[in-house]
Amino acid sequence: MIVRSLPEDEITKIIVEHACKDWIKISRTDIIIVGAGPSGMTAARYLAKKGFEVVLFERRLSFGGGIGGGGMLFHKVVLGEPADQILREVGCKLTPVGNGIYVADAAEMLAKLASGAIDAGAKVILGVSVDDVIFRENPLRVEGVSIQWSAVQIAGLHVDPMFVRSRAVIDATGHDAEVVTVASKKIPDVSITLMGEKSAYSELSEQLVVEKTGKVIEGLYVAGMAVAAVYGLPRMGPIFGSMLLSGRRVAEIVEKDLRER
Ligand code: 48H
Repeated sequence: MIVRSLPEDEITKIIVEHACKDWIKISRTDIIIVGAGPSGMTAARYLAKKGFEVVLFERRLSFGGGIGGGGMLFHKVVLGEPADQILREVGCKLTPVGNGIYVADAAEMLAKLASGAIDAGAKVILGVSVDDVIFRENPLRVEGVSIQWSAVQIAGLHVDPMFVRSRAVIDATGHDAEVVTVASKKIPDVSITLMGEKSAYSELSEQLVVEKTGKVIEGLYVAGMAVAAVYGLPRMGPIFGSMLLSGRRVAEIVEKDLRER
C-alpha cells in the first residue's frame, strides 16, 4: 500500500487557499446563526434546505452546546412531541416513555443535528466568537456581526475583529443571549430590555420559549434558551423539545421575512 502525502509547505498552501475561498463567501451571506447548540443547528438545517446561504459561528471547537452534557452528565436528553419529528428527520433514534415524551442519546442527537445542518448546505465555522453586531439607521436594523477567533479572545490579545454582513442574524447563544445583549447595550436608541431567565417551570417554559421565538429588532432574531433570557421566561432543565421547535420556528420566521423583503 502506498500512502500518498505532500511536502509540508504544500499542505499549508492547500489549507490557506481553500479556507480563504470560503471566507470570501462567508464575508457576505444571507443568514448568520450564532451558536451550534440544538436551536442553532436546527435553524441552520431548515434555512439551508430552503436554499439560503447559512453560516453558523460556534465559539467552541465542537458542536452541540448543552446537548452533550445531557442531564447532569447522564448521557440522555428528554423531549416531547411534536419535537420528535425534527429528530426523526435527521435519523436520530428515540425511545418513547409515554404521554408523547421521548428519550434520546445525547451524543447521537448532537452528531445527527450537526450532520443534518451540514448536509443541507450550512457552513459551520468552529472556534469563532461573535462579539458585536453591525447596525444601520433609517430604519434601525442589524446587518451582520463582528467576529474574532475564540483563541484570541481567550488569550486576551488586543486584536481588532473582522465583520461579516448578512440579511439576518439569529442569536442562538443559549442562556446568555450574547448577541441580543450586546445589541441592547451598543446600538444607540435601541429599545431592548433583557428580562433575564427565571427559575425552573418546565411545562410553562417549553411552551413559551417556542411562542416567543422570533424577531427582536429588524435583522436580529432570537431562538432557543436565549429567548428565555430576553423575555424573562423560566428555565426547563434537560428537556430539549422547545430548543428544537424554536430552531424550526425561527427558520420559518426568517424565511418569511427575507422572502417579503
Ligand atoms: C459564538 C457562541 C457565543 C458567541 C455562545 O447553550 P446552547 O445549547 O443553546 P440552545 O439555546 O440551542 O440550547 C440550550 C440548551 O442547551 C440548554 O442549555 C437548556 C435546555 N437548558 C435548560 C436549563 O434549564 O438549563 O448552545 C449555544 C452555543 C454553545 O455551543 C456556545 O459555545 C455558543 O452557542 N456560543 N458562539 N459566539 N458569542 N456565545
